[in-house]
Amino acid sequence: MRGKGVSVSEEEHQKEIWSPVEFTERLKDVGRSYYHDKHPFHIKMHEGALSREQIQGWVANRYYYQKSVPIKDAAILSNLPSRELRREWIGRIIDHDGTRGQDGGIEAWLKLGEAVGLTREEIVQEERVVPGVRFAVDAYVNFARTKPWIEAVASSLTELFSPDLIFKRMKVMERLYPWIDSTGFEYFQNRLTQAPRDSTTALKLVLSYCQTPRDQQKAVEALRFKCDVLWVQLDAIEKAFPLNA
Ligand code: AHQ
Repeated sequence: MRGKGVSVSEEEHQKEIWSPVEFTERLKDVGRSYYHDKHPFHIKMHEGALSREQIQGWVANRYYYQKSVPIKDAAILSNLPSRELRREWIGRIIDHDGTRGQDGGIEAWLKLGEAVGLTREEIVQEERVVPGVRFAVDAYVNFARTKPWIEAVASSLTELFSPDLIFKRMKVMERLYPWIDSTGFEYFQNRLTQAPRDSTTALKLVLSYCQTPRDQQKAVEALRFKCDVLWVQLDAIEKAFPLNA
C-alpha cells in the first residue's frame, strides 16, 4: 500500500500502450518543456548579446560534445542486434568523422572554431573545456554504452527539435555577429539535412521497438535525460564565460 502523498509514477499511470501518434506527442512534449533552445545562454545568443569570448567559449566546449557524438554512436552501433539496424545507424559516424572525400562534421566544427577566432590546436587540446561539459558529455556516452540500445536511440530524439534551433542560430550569427567568418556556418548548414533524416530514422525505430508501456516510459525518460545533458552544458558554459568577463 503506498504511503499518503507518495506520488504515483507516470509509469504506473500509463496502463495502456500509447498509439504511435500519442507516443510521438509525449516525446515532443519533452522537447517543448526541456529542450535547450529555451536555455538563457541560447536566448542571449539569439538576441545578439553574447561577447566574442562567450561565443569562443561555447564553440570550444561544444567541440567536446561534437567529437563525442561518433563515439556515442559507435557505442550504440556495437549494441545493435542486426545488420539491418547497423545499416540504419552507421551513417551517423561517417557524418561526423568523415571518410574519403568527405571531411565530416568534426572538421566542419573546427572550421567554425577558426571562424570565431580560435586556433585548431587550442580547440583540439580542449584548453577551454569546463568540467560540467566534460561530465555531461561523458554521461551521454556512458548512457549509450550501458543502456538498452533502444533507450540510447530514443535519447538522440532531441534532434526532432534541433533543425529549427540551428537554422535560427545560423541566421542570428550572420546578422548579429558579423565578425564571425561565414565559412564557419558549413557545419550548421549540413545539420539542417542530416538532423531531420536522423530523427526520422530514430523515431521510426523507437515507435516500432517500444512495445510496452514500460518501454515507452523508458524512451520518454531517455529523451528527458538527453535534454538535461544539453541543458547542463550551457549552465557550465554560461558560468565559465560570463558576460563582460
Ligand atoms: O550538432 C549536433 C549533432 O551532431 C547531434 C547528434 C545528435 C545525437 O545523436 O544526440 N544530437 C546532436 C545535436 C547537435 N547540435 C545541437 C545544437 O544545439 O547545435 C543539438 C543536438 C541535439 O539536439 O541533440
